[in-house]
Amino acid sequence: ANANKQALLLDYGAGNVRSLRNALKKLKYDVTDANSPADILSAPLLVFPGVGSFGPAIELLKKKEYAPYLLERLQEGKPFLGICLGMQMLFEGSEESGGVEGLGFIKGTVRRFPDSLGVPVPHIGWNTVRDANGAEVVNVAPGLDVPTPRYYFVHSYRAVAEPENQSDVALTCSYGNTEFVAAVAPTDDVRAVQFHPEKSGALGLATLNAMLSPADGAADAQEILSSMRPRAKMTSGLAKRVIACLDVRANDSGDLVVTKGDAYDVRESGESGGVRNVGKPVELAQRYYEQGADEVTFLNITGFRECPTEDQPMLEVLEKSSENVFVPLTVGGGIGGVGKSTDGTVLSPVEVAAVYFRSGADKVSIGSDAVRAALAYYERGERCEGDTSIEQISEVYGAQAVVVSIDPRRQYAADGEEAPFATAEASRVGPNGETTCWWQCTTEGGRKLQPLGAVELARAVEALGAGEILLNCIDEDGQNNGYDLALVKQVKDAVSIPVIASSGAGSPGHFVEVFEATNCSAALAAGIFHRGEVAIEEVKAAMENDGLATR
Ligand code: 1PR
Repeated sequence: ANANKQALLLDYGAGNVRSLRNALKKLKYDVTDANSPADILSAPLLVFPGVGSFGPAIELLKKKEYAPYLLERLQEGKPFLGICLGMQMLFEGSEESGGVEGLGFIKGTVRRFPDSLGVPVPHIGWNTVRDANGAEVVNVAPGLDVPTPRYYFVHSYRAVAEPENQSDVALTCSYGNTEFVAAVAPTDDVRAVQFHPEKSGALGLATLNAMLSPADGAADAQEILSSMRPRAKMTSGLAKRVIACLDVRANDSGDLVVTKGDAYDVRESGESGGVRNVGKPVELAQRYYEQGADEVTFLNITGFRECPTEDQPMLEVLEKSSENVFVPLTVGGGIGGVGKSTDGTVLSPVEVAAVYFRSGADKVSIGSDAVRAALAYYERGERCEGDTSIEQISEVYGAQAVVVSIDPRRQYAADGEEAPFATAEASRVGPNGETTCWWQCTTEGGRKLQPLGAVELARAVEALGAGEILLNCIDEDGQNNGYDLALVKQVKDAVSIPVIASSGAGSPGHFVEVFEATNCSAALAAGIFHRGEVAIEEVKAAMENDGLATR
């Protein structure tokens, strides 16, 4: 029933629009791009995604003279779907870019989540929505009723409608006790959502389908929904995320493989000493998506040596993965060094990131260069000068697109010994019975120790504009003994951006433990998933049993 449906995409060049194209293709839409104001009026269906910040996006719409046509289309009620910033721009204006007016189709404004909420900002992750009456069984799109639907959100600003336009609000979401607009639907044909349906797994695709073609979407949606994981218990609110991590590098014969180390050593012991090969990146990413991973992270672990964008195979991995994996993808490795494109042209960190986003990544992760940036930040007396990769990528693509990966080694301090950086009571007693430790940052995949503590690094990169921290621990990597709880707690308590705990997961109970003991937003694991010791469903089930919100 779905052959040859047409969708016109208004892509103004910001962020990862490839995933939306892929989602539309999956739903059997022919996707074309809007090239002129006239296209905007004549298209049977217009999809308006948005990534980036409000001001520059609106300016671009005005420069291309799209704005008045867009408004006309909306007023005429022609089929339209706005996503994320594509919803926010329908409102009158945003605090994000003071003074820049939105399209004003819906009365209301877009405001930042206040820091006083006591929850991490950006709001990143899978949150539940309610309908306009507060009901939890929600008609998320024509003909599609879902109990406690949960979608992927990623934003620092949220829309609030004026009373006169309250009736246009279709879905609401709550974060830190603040309610905001999750979807508007002035008519069945004109809809816009704050969340990313193209990043919200099977439910997201089903919702997208039903919103875009109410006539047959709902029937297809039921089919897509039946593939979802059966739930023992329904929870509401922002879910704690479970992330599968793929450390990727070329093996000795030059093929890109997923590898996995012990304390960052990825070579087999014994004579061969070859790079441990645990599978193919695209296949594993899809498997973990199907098992219910909330995100997939690719770390190009030798990226610091090679130039990431010359690394065509890594881009292919992203492109191929994003065809079938409809949850957020992060890619890291080599960002912030000297980038070169395939033809040898030198690229800035922003350009390198842009290549990754265009290939299907939602976030980039910065390791070694974040340490350099933080050291410079302290040398300058804690000043931001706008010249680091973190600041530059964050400025153009938003903080939510910039993850900083920390690779610390635990250092013990003997009784009475003064440590150079913030200390804590160690999760594991040291070799000489030490109970106090600190965590020393490293670069180049743990090879070089740096004069900086993990807590100090976290504070600096938050100030520089990172949106999230991926917190590894070299000592625990591949050990199966559980996360370094003291490290996660100390870093999380030092910043207000979300923290992803990483390194050491050996059982579903370790996930529950780190979520109970710390305020981290997500937990990442590699080895247990690769070796098939624990399935992602088992982790989710253990979390559910413990009453933790999960997807
Ligand atoms: O410095 O910007 O080029 O980024 C390089 C990236 O590659 C960094 O994010 C760094 O963490 C990563 N990396 C470098 N060398 C290694 C290595 O293993 N030799 N992998 C490496 C880091 C750590 C985690 C791992 C968890 C969970 N991998 O990602 O997946 O520790 O493992 P577990 O569940 O098996 O314990 P740049």
